[in-house]
Amino acid sequence: MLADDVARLLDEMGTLLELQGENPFRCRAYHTAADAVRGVGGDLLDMVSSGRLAAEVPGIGETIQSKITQLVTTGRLTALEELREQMPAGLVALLRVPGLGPKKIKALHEALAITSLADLRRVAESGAIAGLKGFGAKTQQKILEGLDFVESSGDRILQSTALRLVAPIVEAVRKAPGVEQVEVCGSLRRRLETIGDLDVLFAADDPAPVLDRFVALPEVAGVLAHGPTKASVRLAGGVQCDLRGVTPEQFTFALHYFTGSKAHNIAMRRRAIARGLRLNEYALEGSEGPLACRSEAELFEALGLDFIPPELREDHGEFDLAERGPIPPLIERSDLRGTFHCHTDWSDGGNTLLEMAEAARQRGLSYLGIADHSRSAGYANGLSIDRVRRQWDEIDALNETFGREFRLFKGIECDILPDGSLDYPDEVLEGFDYVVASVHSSFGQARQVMTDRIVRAVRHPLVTMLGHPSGRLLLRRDAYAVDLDAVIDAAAEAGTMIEINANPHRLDLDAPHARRARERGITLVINPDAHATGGLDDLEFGIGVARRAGLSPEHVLNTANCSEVARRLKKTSSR
Ligand code: DGT
Ligand code: CA
Ligand code: CA
Ligand code: ZN
Repeated sequence: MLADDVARLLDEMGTLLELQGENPFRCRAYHTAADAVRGVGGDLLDMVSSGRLAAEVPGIGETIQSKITQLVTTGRLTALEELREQMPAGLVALLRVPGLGPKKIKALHEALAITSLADLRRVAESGAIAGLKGFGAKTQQKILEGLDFVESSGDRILQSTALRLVAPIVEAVRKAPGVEQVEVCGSLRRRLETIGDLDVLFAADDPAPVLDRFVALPEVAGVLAHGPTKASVRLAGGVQCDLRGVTPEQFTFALHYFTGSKAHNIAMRRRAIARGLRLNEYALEGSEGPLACRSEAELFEALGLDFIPPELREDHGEFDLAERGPIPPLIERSDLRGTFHCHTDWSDGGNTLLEMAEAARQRGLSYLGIADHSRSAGYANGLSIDRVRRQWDEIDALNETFGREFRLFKGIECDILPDGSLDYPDEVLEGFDYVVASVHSSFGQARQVMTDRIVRAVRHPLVTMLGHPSGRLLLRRDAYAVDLDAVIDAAAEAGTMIEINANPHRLDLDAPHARRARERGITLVINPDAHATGGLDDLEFGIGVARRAGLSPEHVLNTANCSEVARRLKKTSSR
């Protein structure tokens, strides 16, 4: 075992002890020892076996020496293993939130059962922290800001964060004198689920003054590079943004190049060479000189290709598609007529049924499926059977008032219990228009157990669609261990639909699995998992995933109109 590994485990030991409320001196001793171990030049094993560690290395006492000895000689640390068992793993991640120390985390864990960053956000957003002794509204606000920071300070950021950060920059560049065109490029234009840095491109005859204005923007915290055609800055919050300026004649080529992906670019360049042309980020050159392209479509055409949408530019088969002829039109937000899997204040949502319905109408939807949490979801105010029936009555009454204009569907987000059974008896499930089945508990099950659990639910004749199939939270929590291909096979066999959860923290199914699901003939459903009216806008992120998966409108349930949907839901549920 390397000294670095030993140090890391000692640090973890100290941290877990802190979270347990252990005497601060004892905790600090572990961190001090970790630093000391990192500084040990010689062979750790040698020093341990001769018992010299405590004597020769300041900062390591007898107790910790015995721990290190166990680590170095057996590769294990019993005390740490015991601590890990007592403490939820997610608690350690909370230490990344600025202003949250072990004491506060311990208090939050004990008072509100918080065990992860996701829990913390949920509770902070619900307002529950403000009422806690020793916290208050100000601390709660600080925690929310801290959570934003944690989410944006990792190596990558969410697409939703990137969009928020890039908008004022694009606006400022657009307004700068001499700027003719501005586009966001890079992974954000390709709608990748997470973004490394922001890439913005503009066209102007003289780019230099635009770049000068850019580096002086209030959003800019530091300048990494600043030349006549390119500048790189760090925005407040740490995200990098690259801005490039080209002439209007170069714009198409630069737009294509800086959109990427790198793999796609390399394939394009190779294609150009095969046709006796030379392609770079500024031009496409033939034997008789440069070829003008006023749009990307013209550039693709010059290489014998149909226009390839940015979301498909990963060199994952898009060239074959574009060579054969027109690429089938990818789904767009305006194709969606309604959506499913939305929460209301009947469970853990923030708005009433009527408010959600009105928000859906305002967004041009003609139906909305409500799917509040089922009864086991105690943490989310899940519906008892009695409350289910009362919600149905309210939905029926509302539908009366909507007439033919709009319809609420009665759904449920039904917990898949640890053994794969569902959270209500069949006679209750039968009363819903549709059932979304999701995993919300026992995330730590072994891969085969989890796979069997989900497959069992997917095969249940009353399950219409599977919700957030992998359970991942981007940049926060990995997917649970599950064989998604086996789940997709089972869903294809059973005729069960699968959701693309459009919440920017989830995007689950992801694009590669959504593509596979479509190839297996599964109908996908784009669901916002909205917990408030504004959450309906997240549908756009689901469209991004669907487009990356190559989906057309006919592959997605919610492009169908209301009566068609009613028919397809019924057919599924009476299978
Ligand atoms: P990110 O920032 O990690 O989310 O991903 P991208 O795709 O935005 O990557 P980035 O910002 O490094 O570069 C933007 C685009 O510029 C990239 O998608 C393709 C192009 N590009 C960058 N470096 C190279 C390269 O070495 N070769 C080629 N062919 N293209 C490159
Ligand atoms: Ca980038
Ligand atoms: Ca970049
Ligand atoms: Zn859920």
